[in-house]
Amino acid sequence: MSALGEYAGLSLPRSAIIGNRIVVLDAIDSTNSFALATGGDGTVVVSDTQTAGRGRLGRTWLSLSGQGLWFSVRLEGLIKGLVFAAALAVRDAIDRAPNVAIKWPNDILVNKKKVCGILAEHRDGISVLGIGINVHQQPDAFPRDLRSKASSLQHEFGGTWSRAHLLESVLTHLERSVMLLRSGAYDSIRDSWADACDLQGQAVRVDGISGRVIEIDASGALQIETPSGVRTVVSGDMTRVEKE
Ligand code: BT5
Repeated sequence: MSALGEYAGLSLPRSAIIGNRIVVLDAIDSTNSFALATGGDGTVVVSDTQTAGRGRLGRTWLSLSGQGLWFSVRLEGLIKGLVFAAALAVRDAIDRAPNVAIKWPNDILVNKKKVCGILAEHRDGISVLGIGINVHQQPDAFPRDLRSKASSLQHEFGGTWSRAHLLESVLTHLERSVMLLRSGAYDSIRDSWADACDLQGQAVRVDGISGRVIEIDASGALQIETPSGVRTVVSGDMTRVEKE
């Protein structure tokens, strides 16, 4: 079935802003690039495969055909807290087991393996939220160096997963939280996301800085107590340190 057929039955409330237009593609370089270039407020772009899917800092996001849900949401304006809302929306859409976790700042892990990455980009007053969710991959679909770190919903949970249902569910959760953000509820979204990150008091290492997390501050940055004082870390690749 082409991607067009698979996503045809998507049903979202008529009043929803997010998903008021859904562009379904078989292949594209990156759904984020497409959504940055065209669309209106709430346009969703989903592609069966991406030939140049990207992560943060120009990293590559593997987006094989038939294996995952690769999509972007275009939104008018700069929306503070958008990636927090996105992480909560994906977690709530998956919500099959207690071992679904948000890893600061914006990965979703199942059984400690990454099943979803989120990339927000901004240009000319437009925000684009890109979400990649691994749905069907078996471990050998990932390159060797990723096998211990990445997985898919199907592999971790078994059962049947539909990319269309998953998209519908993420968009429904996202609609609610983006509308909350637009009505000024940044603090409550940030608090829910920070609670879900569950880092207070944890020993961590982020890009060469090691210490104990005092808190996730109002902007979402980590305040880390280190031997040389408190350091603020806005983003980076964080690992929990089991024993110091
Ligand atoms: C992210 O970056 O995790 C954000 C990924 C966002 C992807 C979506 S898909 C739709 C939209 N269109 C795009 O072009 N992008 C967005 P980062 O935290 O930098 O993680 C990237 C790293 O994750 C890579 O360097 C790999 O180590 C690993 N990785 C790559 N592909 C992966 C995959 N499919 N599953 C798990 N890990 C992966």
